[in-house]
Amino acid sequence: METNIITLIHQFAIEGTCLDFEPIKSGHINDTYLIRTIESDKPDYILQKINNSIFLNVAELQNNIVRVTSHIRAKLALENSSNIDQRVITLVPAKDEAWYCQSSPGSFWRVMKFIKDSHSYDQLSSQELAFKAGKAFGEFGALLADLPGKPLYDTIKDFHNIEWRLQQFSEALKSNPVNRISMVGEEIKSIQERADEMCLVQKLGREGKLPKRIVHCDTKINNVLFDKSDNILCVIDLDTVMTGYVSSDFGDAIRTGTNTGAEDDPDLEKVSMNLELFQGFAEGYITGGASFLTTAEISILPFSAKLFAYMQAVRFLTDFINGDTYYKIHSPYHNLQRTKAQLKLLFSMEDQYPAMCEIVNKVAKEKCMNYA
Ligand code: ADP
Ligand code: GN1
Ligand code: MG
Repeated sequence: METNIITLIHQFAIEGTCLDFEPIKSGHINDTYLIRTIESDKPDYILQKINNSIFLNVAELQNNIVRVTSHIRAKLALENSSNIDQRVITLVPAKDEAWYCQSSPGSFWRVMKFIKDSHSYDQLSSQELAFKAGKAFGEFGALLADLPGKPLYDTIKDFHNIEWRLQQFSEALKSNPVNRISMVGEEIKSIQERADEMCLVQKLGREGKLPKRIVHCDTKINNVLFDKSDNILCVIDLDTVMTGYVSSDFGDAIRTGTNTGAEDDPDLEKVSMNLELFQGFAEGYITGGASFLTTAEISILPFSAKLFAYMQAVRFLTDFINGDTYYKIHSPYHNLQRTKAQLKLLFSMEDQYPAMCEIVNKVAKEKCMNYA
């Protein structure tokens, strides 16, 4: 393995001499390695194996990331930003100038500069940090609101389309390939009871009441990098940046950042949504996105939080029923444990929903001139 990683990194136009590498294990999809160089004046690197059974067209995926990062970089340069290399991802080309290489047919790798002196959080620990993370994602949307040219590629078709996710769920129920349905009756019921209600964003979109724009679609809190003093640096993990609804970005960040427990917490007592963190994130997101958010988009934000806890439960349970073919798992019933934790989070959001709506309405009135 060691030689493979070192051999691979040398297929890219890196500066400096490789010292060592270490896997970063936080993600469920790609394999990520930190590559350290010997020289202190040369960058360290992130090497990633792209999961191409999920991202089917790696050329299109990388093309999106090049367009998005180039656009953000140009805007930061216009603002005379001093630390551009910490404020946006820098992809490193392969020696043949492509934005990825193949170690063997079907094994795709890419490299980017490691953003130095950065760290991320899996959960938000204070309202202030929640505000900053919200602002980071709101500003990310604002930076991309005027991306010129043709639409970005859909790197995963119907990725956040709950109607499609529910279809996949029904198909899993019908085929029951590893005989697990009898174990999950209660979870199936919780999902089915809410199915109609949860299709609201798709319906509003079809009716032309919610605009489509460029969204990140994987706004886990650990996809925001902070500096040593906890100032925002940038948003990373750009694989799923594509056209969609802002509910994706707000919803998934609330799902991950405001949970008092872990995404897969075995102790359901620990899982709930922290309303103070919700408020901090909402204030930050609406502040950062004030230049582009419409009243309809803002009004749907509290619902989006419920939708994303729900959608994640549907996705984890579908994978459990299908025999764990999508997400990496770390124990035999991991996807079931994840499902239960996401449903518990959803119930906590349902209990606090009136307060969430009140917060968003109040914040929007303060921050957005056009909010009615
Ligand atoms: P995944 O899709 O598996 O979540 P990410 O691209 O988010 O992969 O990378 C996983 C982790 O690696 C991030 O949460 C972050 O801590 C770290 N990381 C990734 N890219 C960079 C980078 N360019 N600079 C610094 N840290 C990074
Ligand atoms: C996956 O691997 P990561 O953390 O970037 C998934 C997200 C899920 C998340 C759940 C491409 O993201 O959609 O919300 O796991 N990414 C993909 O933790 O499916
Ligand atoms: Mg990530």
